[in-house]
Amino acid sequence: MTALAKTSLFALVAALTVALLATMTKAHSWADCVDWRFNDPKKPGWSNRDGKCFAYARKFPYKSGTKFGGRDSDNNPHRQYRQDPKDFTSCSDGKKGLTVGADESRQNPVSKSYGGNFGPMAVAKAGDTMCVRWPGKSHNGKDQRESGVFINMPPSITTKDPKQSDLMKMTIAHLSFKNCSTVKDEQTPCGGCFKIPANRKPGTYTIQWRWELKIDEWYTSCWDVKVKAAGGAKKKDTVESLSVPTDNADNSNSTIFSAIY
Ligand SMILES: *[C@@H]1O[C@H](CO)[C@@H](O)[C@H](O)[C@H]1NC(C)=O
Ligand SMILES: CC(=O)N[C@H]1CO[C@H](CO)[C@@H](O)[C@@H]1O
Repeated sequence: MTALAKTSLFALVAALTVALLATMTKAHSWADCVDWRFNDPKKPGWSNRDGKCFAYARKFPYKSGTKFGGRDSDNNPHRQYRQDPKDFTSCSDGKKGLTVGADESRQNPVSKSYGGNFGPMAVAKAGDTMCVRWPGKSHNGKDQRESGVFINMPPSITTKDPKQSDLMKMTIAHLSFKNCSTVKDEQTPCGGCFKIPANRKPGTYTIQWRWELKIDEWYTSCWDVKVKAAGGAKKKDTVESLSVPTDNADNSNSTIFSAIY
């Protein structure tokens, strides 16, 4: 090979590497599981050997075989939805957004988003702890900015998804994005736990996961939770026995957040 050919081959490889890195770091996050339960409450964690998923976001193709935190191109349409600040549509409608995600708009009835190829819907009692999992997508490094994940839930049953400006007044938990099992990596599993506020009446509610990566760069995932009347059988021990500092999360979300840092 001539020196010139070697140089251009090197340049080509370098260009491809840069292109690959750019695709990888462009990937952002979403709620991968909305009811994650630890196998052993004494060893909580987010990797597949640490727990199991019991419910998913709207129209989540949980049987698609996509690798956890797989690159966007692995999923079509992919799950990451970046809101357009022009309208901040709360949940992806499959059309709007600076990054258009899969359709997670509220269905009528809401049960249309679940079952069959889609994952099961979340069910809980008021006061229950629920854990959500998401891929770190290389954004969980120490050096990275953190403004956390907001879990938003209306105080009463709504017939449609609240506007984003209203949802931000309905924050029930503010979690650290970087609460991850392993080091910074595309596929690092991360997650957080929150309580369904004890005062929620039985019925079906929207829950929104909202993550701010850069200032005003927001990603959301949406799901529905059927809140059952309190009392009756206790939820799985693995979840009940977790100690999460979110007692009455309604007015303590900033306390939770500062507790993590
Ligand atoms: C952080 O993750 C651990 C599992 O690794 C979990 O037990 C804990 O509840 C999480 N923290 C919050 C605040 O959600
Ligand atoms: C209900 C409540 O206190 N919500 C707050 C949660 O935390 C965010 C950010 O710190 C506040 O903006 C909310 O008002």
